[in-house]
Amino acid sequence: MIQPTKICVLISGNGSNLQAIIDAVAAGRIYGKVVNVISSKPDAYGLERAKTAGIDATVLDHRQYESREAYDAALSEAIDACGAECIILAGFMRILTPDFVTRYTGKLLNIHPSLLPKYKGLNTHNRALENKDTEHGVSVHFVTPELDGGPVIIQSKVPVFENDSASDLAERVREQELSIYPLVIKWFCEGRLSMQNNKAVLDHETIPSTGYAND
Ligand code: NHR
Ligand code: GAR
Repeated sequence: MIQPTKICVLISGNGSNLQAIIDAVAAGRIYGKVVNVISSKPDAYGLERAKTAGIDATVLDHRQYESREAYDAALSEAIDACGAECIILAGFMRILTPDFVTRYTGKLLNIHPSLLPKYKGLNTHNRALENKDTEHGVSVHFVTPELDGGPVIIQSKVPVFENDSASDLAERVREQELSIYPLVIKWFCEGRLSMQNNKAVLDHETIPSTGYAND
């Protein structure tokens, strides 16, 4: 029997994506095991979710490290100690060094709340509102050294309504996140998804730059 894929989830906050992953594993939708949750913030609510699910959790508070390199070295140590084969950024708020990313290349996934390549970086919902966009959304991508620049695996679009606040929009986007991230992780754990030559490949087919099944 092939063993379930060992998953490590990196968080900084609420952990609703983490919860969706935990639930998908528990329901047998993802053939994997969340072996560790690492938070960059000691007060992240996601730590409670890990505890409730009986998953090991580690706090690596970035304020206690004097450089990004030192922080990422501690992160690598924790990841290697739990034997993770797949590293999931789920609302993780620290930029990772190129050395770290290169070390785990092809195993690192991120969910970013915009229709990449639009709105890399932070404050995506506000930026979509300021630009009067009529659609917005979320992307799951492989992490590469270029911030939010790695190959897109899937995107989901949502409408923007006239009187939306940033939190209305965030909530609409979040609902999509909770279904697409577990789906992508399921593919990864089944060995169907990989990164090759800086492109996402699913079932031996290159995924287009706007992601899987996008119109
Ligand atoms: N690291 C690399 N190398 N490549 C990516 O694609 C990454 C990454 C690290 C995190 C997530 C990303 C997002 O989805 C992510 C992708 C944090 C920042 C940021 O500016 C930007 C993008 C993302 C995450 N962080 C500040 C920093 O100085 C801190 C901000 C804060 O603490 O609130 O690290 O949006
Ligand atoms: C999610 O909306 C995710 O897309 C976003 O933060 C939220 C985390 O929510 N990620 C980023 O902004 C990364 N910089 P969660 O903690 O409830 O999963």
